[in-house]
Amino acid sequence: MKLFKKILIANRGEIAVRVIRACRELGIRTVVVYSDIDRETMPVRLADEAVCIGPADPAQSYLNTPAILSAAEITDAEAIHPGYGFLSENPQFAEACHKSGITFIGPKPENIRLGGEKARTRKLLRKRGVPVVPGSDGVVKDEEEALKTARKVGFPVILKASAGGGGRGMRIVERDTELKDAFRMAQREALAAFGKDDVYIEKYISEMRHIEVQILADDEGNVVHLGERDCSIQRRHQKLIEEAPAPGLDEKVRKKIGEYAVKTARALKYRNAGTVEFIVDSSGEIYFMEINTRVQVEHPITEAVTGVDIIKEQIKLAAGYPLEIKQGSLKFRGHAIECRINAEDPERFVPSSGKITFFYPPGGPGVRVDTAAFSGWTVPVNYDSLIAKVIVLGKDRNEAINRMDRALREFVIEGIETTIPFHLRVLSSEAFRLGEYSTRFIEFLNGGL
Ligand code: MV4
Repeated sequence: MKLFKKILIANRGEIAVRVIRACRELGIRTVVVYSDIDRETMPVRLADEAVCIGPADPAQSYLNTPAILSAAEITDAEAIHPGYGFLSENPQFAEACHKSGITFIGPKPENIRLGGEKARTRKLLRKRGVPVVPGSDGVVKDEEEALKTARKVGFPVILKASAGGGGRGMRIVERDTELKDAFRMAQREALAAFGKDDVYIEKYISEMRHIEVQILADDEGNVVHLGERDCSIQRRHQKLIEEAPAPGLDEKVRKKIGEYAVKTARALKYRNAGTVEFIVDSSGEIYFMEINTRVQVEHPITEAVTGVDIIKEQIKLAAGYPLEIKQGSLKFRGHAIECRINAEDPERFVPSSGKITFFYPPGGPGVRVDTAAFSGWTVPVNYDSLIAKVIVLGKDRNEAINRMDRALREFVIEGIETTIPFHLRVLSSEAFRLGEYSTRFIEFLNGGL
């Protein structure tokens, strides 16, 4: 088995920089693709080669499969890393790469396809002994079946688009009389948003924690998990703060959730890196929610507490190397927190684009900043507003929180608004300090905490 000589990165921003760093350390040459407006950016400057693939509109650049495959061909790249977002969870893209003789750095196309069919995955995993939220057995055909299922599991229920995920296409239904209309609307919305009207039903769990587990799997079927991340602090399904390990999680629950994640990976014959998302309710019950078949924005907190470079692992696994990590010899150290810094106003979260006139990221002990921003860079309106991730590692949660507070106060970003003031407010709140929060944290915070 030989590692790749050259990898093309089909992404932009901080994750493109992150992948370039992993490649450099592995002695792999890099090609980055970019859109017209991204010509003067850090990934273009840091990569060995850069190829312009089209205009700013993602459909014509970062989502343009023929342009990306052509760029790989002319530069002799042997593999493509898709990062997150864009083409990372597109099974046709993964297939198209392999058909062009290029290795897609990620799971098998079948893994990606199944990950995008949430109702089918639920059904399969339930059969294999992974607990799923009480609800429908796969896709719900019609309103009669929807009503029967909802009455059986009890209200409130939540309708989810099978092709959705990350909160898109969801609808909470409080009572019997609202169900049929809601079901039809959910189907229509799913069709409009995802091109498929498959909808499934789950019991609605009002106080929940969103806990996910990082997994790695090789071609021989070896699977390890790298522990959990608590991603409960979200706003409109956008994660804002993540931490590893999950605060206050019972050790028995922690062990079980890791085992369920590995069981999930085995049941799906999963390959490469992935994330298994769970709901943990207020009584500590664990339910599988969905699987994300890409590297996630928040992967650095897992890297911080395990010392594993997840991007390097993805590359080695895609090259066919067997996993060297053994579950039993993994060591978890300290507590890590990530704050996502968005170019948005910190009250209403409206995007704030423009020129960054001054940029000074924090550093010092236990601080990592993943970013592609710099003084003089203009944040474009065309893409995601994430401009930096601040990741801290402390010996315990208290040190991590104090370190994050210190790092964020040190961070100077001028010329645009950012979510840093919001994060400082969260860090100083009682509920966050106690680590006793659920996905409803932000509504409580805004309710005057
Ligand atoms: C749920 C849920 C309660 N019960 N599923 C899924 C994706 C994630 N971003 C939010 N998701 C949820 N799934 C069951 N069975 C609660 C959420 C949820 C949520 C739902 C509707 C509106 C706002 C929400 C905020 C956080 C979590």
